[in-house]
Amino acid sequence: MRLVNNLRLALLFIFVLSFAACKNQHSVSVIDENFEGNGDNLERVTQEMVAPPFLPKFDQVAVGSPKVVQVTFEVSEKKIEIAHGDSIWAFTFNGTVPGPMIVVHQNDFVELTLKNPATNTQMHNIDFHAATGAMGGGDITLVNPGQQVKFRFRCTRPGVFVYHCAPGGTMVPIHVTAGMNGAIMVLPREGLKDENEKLVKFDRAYYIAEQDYYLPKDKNGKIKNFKTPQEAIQETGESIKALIPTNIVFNGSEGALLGKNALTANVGEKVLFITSQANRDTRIHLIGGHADLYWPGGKFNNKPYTDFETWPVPAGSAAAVIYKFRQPGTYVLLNHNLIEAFYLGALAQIKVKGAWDSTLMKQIEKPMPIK
Ligand SMILES: [Cu+2]
Repeated sequence: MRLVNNLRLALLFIFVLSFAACKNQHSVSVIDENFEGNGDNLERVTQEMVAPPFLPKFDQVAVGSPKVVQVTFEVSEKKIEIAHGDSIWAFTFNGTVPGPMIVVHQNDFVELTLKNPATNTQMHNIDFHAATGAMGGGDITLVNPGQQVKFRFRCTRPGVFVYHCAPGGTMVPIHVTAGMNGAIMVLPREGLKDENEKLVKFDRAYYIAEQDYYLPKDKNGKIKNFKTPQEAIQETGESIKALIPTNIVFNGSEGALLGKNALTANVGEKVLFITSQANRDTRIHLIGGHADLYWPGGKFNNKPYTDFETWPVPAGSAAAVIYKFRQPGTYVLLNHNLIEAFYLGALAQIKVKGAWDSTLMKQIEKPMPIK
């Protein structure tokens, strides 16, 4: 009897302890969170950047304790063709529009080395929406051509967040609309949770950024071609003021995610789509599919919404969506302002392989003369 009582007592003790631990985990509001240490003594890892729409190697559920994740961005000012014969002096992180996606876990630190090679003409920096502190790091990362800088910030909040260049004044919109933006994904350490708070793992992930461009035109309405970034900047300062984009594209240029560049997936796979817009509101739609799980603003501490047909992405943010492809075919993902999609370029394709499921859709009669 005593043994049974002791056992009961022990069980009660364990229950109280685990309840207290559980309560402790959830009882601190994000508004009252405190942190210790500046990352000096943490394990360091290097993350190799890859060009979007792909993501670097990462674990969906964090392994071990928080780390310092070392990342290097090199700024490249380069002329890129964004639509049949029309080009822009793009300002880029690592040579791509958008810049590469960084992936870490909550409470990791990002330690970024930002290099601005002497071959560039402009001063650049970086403002991380995921960072906490003045200008998102913009003040302490300004580098002239020929300089580099290193800074570190703690990723306190899970979610997907935009980063962009913000060198000051009207240079901010000029650099951002010249392509100098990207996103970081801060995963919860325990991974993503579905609407029932169960771990949800995805089979692949893609990063799609919409980019609005404002190419200056000559008096005949023809897009101008500039010899130097300085020349382009002067006239772009005028052309952006009307707020009328000449091009709205995904991943830097028209067709960047179409045809042979289309994204791929297989029926049955859960695909994480991260969609960002650094300067302008948009609304993303996957024709013939849905957002099974949609985190507004891409913030993973909130329970995901389900079943969305179109998901908004306000300027200066990213959204995260998981969709399980149930049917094969070539899907189109677009900005559902259809004029912006079909006239200005905001279109992407996902080629999905697998077997057709007639429990979901079936043609009953082929087209025929009206009876
Ligand atoms: Cu810049």
